Amino acid sequence: MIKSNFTTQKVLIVAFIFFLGFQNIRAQSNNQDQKPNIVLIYIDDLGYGDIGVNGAKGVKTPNIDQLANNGINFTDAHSSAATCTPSRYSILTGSYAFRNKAEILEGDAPLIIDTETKTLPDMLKSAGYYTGIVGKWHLGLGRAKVNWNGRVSPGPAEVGFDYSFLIPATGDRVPTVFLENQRVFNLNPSDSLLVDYKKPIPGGYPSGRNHPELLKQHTDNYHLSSITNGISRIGFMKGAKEALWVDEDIPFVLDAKVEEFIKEKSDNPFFLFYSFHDIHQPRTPNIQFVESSEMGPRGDVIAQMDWSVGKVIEHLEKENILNNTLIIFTSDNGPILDDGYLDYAKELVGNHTPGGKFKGTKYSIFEAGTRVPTIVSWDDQIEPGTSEALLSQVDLYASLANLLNISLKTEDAPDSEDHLSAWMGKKSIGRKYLLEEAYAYGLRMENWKYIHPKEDITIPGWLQNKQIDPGFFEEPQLFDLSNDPLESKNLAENHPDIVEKMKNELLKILNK
Ligand code: NG6
Ligand code: CA
Repeated sequence: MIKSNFTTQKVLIVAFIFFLGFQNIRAQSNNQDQKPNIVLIYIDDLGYGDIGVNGAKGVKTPNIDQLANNGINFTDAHSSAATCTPSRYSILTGSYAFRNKAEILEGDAPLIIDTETKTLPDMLKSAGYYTGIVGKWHLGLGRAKVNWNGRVSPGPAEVGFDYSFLIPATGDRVPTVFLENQRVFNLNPSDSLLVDYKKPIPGGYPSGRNHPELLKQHTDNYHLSSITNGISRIGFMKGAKEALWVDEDIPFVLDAKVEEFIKEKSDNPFFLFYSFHDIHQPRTPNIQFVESSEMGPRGDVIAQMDWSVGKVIEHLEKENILNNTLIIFTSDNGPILDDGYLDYAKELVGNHTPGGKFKGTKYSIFEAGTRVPTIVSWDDQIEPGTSEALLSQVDLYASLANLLNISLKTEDAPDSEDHLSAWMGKKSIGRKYLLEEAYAYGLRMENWKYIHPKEDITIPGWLQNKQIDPGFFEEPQLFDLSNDPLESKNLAENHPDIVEKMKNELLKILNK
């Protein structure tokens, strides 16, 4: 009896070991065969130095730091441009923004991506992905004169997204409503939405110019049009009262949509473009994050943004798909302290340096305009570390195509270079030349930074107002970033050969 019991036990143990082994093989083959989910976490206006691992002071970003510790933290990766619309245009089309004259758009601007273009989400769809965007769009919607009371088209669906939940332009522009699958979310049909960027709409929301007493945050002259939720914006609007967003709740609304998306699509490979409103102005942290930093609202929304990043990881873990998800965390352009609203970011910044050790801001051709926090993580497929590879977001398109074995036609993603091995940390070298777009052009080559001269160096009024240096020069500039990260010593006269070479490379790109 005893003996036979023992044998049964042995058989059971052996069977159990086999079972475990089989599970393990299945798990491994799942990881290798199954295409990874791709989550692109795109923060708005986050500077190189604004995260803990890059030296932030006065605010803590534990979730982002953890992501960096599990993945690769890139120290020389760039948004394609120093403003939002151009960077987003490039990431989604693999084409430089100047080729399509992409500039910051108003909230009633038409879609600027040609619907015939094979976009990044189109490419991913052809690889079997379900594609979605949650958050800021700012690439225009519809054709001329949008009717906001029906389906707004063309939009994300016409350029490759299966699902969309949008902030149509920016937090500081009307309309201050979300769009789900291109229809105003929570719109009461008897309260139509009207938008006008030229003149006030009779019967519309009061303006900050005429009713400063209704404001909870003061602003400059450029943001004094319609007031919703106590904040005046750029542009006028009327109606859609039940659809208005509450700025302080935006992170929670977006998080709920992201959670739902991840839960529903966890069986497919999916691409999620999670495009944050944070840390763009108006910076109105939820009460949960007020005073969570030492820097006032700008620091508080960094903490809030970090919380949202932690939630994404949590949702992926909950669905058991974190190990098969490639996460790319980055920003659309460099930091700005004063972009118009009076939230004392400048006064409260203390010894924190939003651009890290680099010179420049959003709107500027200096390094910090485009050198942005960039972290790539994919469970044990990526060896943790840091990388100095010179990379541009425009390259994500071709690099992801390589990852998924999708071959591109010459007209697809014309400016995108495949640097998959660099993005995966297998190679420390990225681009030979990297274009930087702002209101001037710059080019990087190894440690060299070239800034192309401009004929007209007058700074436009709205930029003058921000007291930032966009980097306009009549003469060529050449800086050696290895010992001059602050781009203070022009070496153009000492190295005419390098200037000539970089100028020619830049002109080649511009005239291609
Ligand atoms: C600027 C706006 C600024 C902000 C920015 C877009 C003025 C004076 N300023 O033109 O408030 O909305 O555009 O920021 O209008 S971005 O991150 O979307 O590029
Ligand atoms: Ca931005």
